[in-house]
Amino acid sequence: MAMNQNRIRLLQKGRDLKGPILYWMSRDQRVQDNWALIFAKRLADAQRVPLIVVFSLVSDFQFATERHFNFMLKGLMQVEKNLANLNIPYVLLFGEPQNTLPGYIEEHNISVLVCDFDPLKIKRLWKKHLAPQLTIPFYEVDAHNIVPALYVSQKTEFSAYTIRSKINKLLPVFLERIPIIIPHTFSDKKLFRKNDWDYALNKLPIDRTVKEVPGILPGEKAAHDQLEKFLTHTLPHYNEKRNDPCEDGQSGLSPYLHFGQISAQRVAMEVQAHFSPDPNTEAFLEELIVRRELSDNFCYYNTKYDSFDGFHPWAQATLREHEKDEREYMYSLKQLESASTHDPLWNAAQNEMVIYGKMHGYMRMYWAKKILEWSESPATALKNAIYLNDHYSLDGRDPNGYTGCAWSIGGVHDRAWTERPVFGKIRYMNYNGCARKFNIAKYIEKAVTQT
Ligand code: FAD
Ligand code: FO1
Repeated sequence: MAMNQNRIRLLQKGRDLKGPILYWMSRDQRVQDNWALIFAKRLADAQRVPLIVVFSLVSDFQFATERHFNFMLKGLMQVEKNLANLNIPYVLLFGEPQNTLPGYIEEHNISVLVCDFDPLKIKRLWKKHLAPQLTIPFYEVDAHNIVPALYVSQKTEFSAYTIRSKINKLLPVFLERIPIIIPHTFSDKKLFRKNDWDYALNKLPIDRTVKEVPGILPGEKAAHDQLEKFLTHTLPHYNEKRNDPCEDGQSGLSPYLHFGQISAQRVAMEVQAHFSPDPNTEAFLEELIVRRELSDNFCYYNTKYDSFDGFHPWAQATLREHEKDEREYMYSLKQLESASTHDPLWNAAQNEMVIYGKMHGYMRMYWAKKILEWSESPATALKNAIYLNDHYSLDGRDPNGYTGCAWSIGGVHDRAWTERPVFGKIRYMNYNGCARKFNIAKYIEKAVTQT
């Protein structure tokens, strides 16, 4: 079965050499259902050469802490085992890719480099600094999106409404069977090496004040177990329960999707295989496919995705107009981080994120919008919301997060609403609105005493 060429981009041409193929794994940290790995394997099979997978571990990754690194690294240790069973060596390098990969490529006479797609600035910078050091072909494969981000649209989409029809038209083509990775024939024992997981897990110079989240298991297997649990118990009530923070009504898949430990395409295909379309599957696939891929679109085509300047002109204007409005309450990052505001509902949401690494999706909107209301400027509000979300949320540092914060504080992908102090025409949410939707006391209780 030929692989859809629209998933693949040749970033840079190179000389035609004979040597192992290297897949530099970054965003899609899994073996099965990984189009970048599938593409690299095909190249290695065609050239009858070894296939190697490498991961470049960077210790100062965007406010990431022990909570995130250990979840990711334990998942990568499973990747190493799964690949070894397929005769594919997995190599853990330490440092920025532009400093680690050229040496490895030289030393092992690599003939082609394959990487996975990621819209974030940090990844594009790594590739920009790496490419000039390469003389071999350098490919990028979108293994994260069902419809490849750069194929579905070549510009910043205005809203879910505008990208939805483009995605839906292409789903039948891209929701296709995914080939299984089988053991690699052309392997070379010498290419295997012992990775220093002890150093990675315990000695990496990272912020270790934010501890691992209790009760959530990392890795490809745990991700599939979570999917199974979601399909069996939660999806049948998703539409009515997903916005009630007192309910366990969401999939809980975001940490696994963020680290690429499960493929969104696999999730979508499992939903379609087990359920006929109904309001629950439709609502879930809207989030999983349209909303998630809209985030990649926003972050790729709007490089100011994490700043006030990335908001639409109408939003910047209205927020500027109200920047000097009297704030009834004002909180510093410290006060927000320690959940010591006057609002018990907001404090509970903040604590849920700090303790459990995951704030309920509905509360995230309320949480971010209150930060706008209680900060001295929208720019500070955005900065603090991103910092807290990336520092404590297991699924943080993700295009969904930057887009979620920009939606809440800057009305990105949203429309203008009735004008009011501080918010201007940005959609407003308040405590009474929450009280009408769910039992606040029950959520406050649950948020800090989850089983
Ligand atoms: P489910 O409802 O089960 O959704 C399944 C998947 O669909 C999610 O894992 C996610 O990949 C996607 N999805 C769901 N809602 C959205 C959305 N609104 N935008 C984009 N994709 C969506 N999501 C993150 O993955 N990381 C973040 O750091 C993050 N920060 C957010 C910050 C704010 C202020 C807001 C308003 C939203 C944020 N979101 C973030 C989006 C959304 O809240 C989470 O994806 C969702 O709550 C994750 O839980 P779940 O997987 O159980 O959700
Ligand atoms: N990607 C890497 O290639 N190397 C890293 O060391 C690395 C660390 C890291 C820590 C926390 C985190 O949330 C993500 C991290 N990522 C790393 C990136 C991740 O793989 C995703 O690609 C992006 O964060 C999502 O786009």
